[in-house]
Amino acid sequence: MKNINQETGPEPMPEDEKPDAPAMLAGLKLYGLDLSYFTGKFEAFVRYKNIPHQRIEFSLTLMREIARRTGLAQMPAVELPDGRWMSDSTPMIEWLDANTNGPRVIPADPVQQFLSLLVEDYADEWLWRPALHYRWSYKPDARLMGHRIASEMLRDVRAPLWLRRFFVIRRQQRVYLRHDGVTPATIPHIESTYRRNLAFLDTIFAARPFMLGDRPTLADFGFFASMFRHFGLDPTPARIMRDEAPHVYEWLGRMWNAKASKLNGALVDEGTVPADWQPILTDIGASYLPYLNANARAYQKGDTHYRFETEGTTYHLPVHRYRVWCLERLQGRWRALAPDMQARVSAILAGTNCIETLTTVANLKSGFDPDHLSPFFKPGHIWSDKNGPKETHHDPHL
Ligand SMILES: N[C@@H](CCC(=O)N[C@@H](CS)C(=O)NCC(=O)O)C(=O)O
Repeated sequence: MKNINQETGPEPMPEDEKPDAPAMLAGLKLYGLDLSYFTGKFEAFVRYKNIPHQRIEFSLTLMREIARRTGLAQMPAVELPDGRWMSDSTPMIEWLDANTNGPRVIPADPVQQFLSLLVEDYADEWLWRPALHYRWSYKPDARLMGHRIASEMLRDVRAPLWLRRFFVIRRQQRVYLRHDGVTPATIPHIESTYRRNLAFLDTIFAARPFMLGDRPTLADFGFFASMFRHFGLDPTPARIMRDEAPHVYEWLGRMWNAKASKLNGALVDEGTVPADWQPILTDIGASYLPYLNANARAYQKGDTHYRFETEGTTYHLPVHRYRVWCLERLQGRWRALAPDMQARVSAILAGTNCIETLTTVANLKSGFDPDHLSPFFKPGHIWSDKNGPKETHHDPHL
């Protein structure tokens, strides 16, 4: 079975050597919640690839067991039939994609592959804050989702439902709003990030069924995380989506029902991505990569918090160790591209500030996966502060 080298990505396996996906993976256990961002992304992938799986509803008890097995108290987590555990949706998708038959989700063309990884990373990480903001800042959304988490995930906690719900809402608001830079001063920018992505995607899905053509690829799964399990589900952002971006709403259903065995569609020409990706790439160079750089610099200095300014908005944020690894991986993938492929990618990214910002911070060592074992790794903790999120020390001038 192939391991993934995070510097170069999965090596293609000769078709005739590939094990049959269902036989190898029969009985895969997928731990997650039906309302979770990254579980939705991964579930859509295993559904698309027709990998037989059993979804097991997360609980507090299971969470402790999963933290012990994978080193991370998060979902989705996967237990393979041979007893190995995996975590982190991106390397899990890469590993399964490389080790199963059928159309690849990670484009084989190096230019499309690199740009897809970049866009997926942006979708995964930069839409997280808007998604958590809409879910926990708006009362109707918080009450609804607080109720669901209290009755589903905290089903094994012996306390009245109202108390569990109170605990969930308070914890999520502390960790994902106050701790993560969501304040009255930053909310307009956070909401504009959601709305601009709706506009980017609505244009794309008005033109073709999926990000790169007639079948789903990694960039679709990246955007699916926030769009399906948060923006398309929570009352406040879902109304905005239905009103402003009906093509995105339609794509959610298309993705959920997509089957690799039935979709044999073509992708756009190798060495290219569609012109309507340009606004996304521009946003990555303007805000996302500068954000990853600010986070990585603070990590290198040993800080636990830092200020980040973009488009006139100043955030005060906790250092995120996982996102240092995100930048480290993207840099590795960039270095691994052959010179002619780097030239092609640079031409596509000209004027976006992406290449400049991708290569600015040198000597990154997140320590997240030093032995390149992901998705079979035990990284330990995602925040720089090993004790987890505490109250953000808000700058009084913000
Ligand atoms: N990078 C991870 C992120 C997983 C993640 O953050 N999952 C969230 C739910 S969508 C979680 O489990 N959070 C735990 C918590 O809120 O404490 C992935 O891609 O799988």
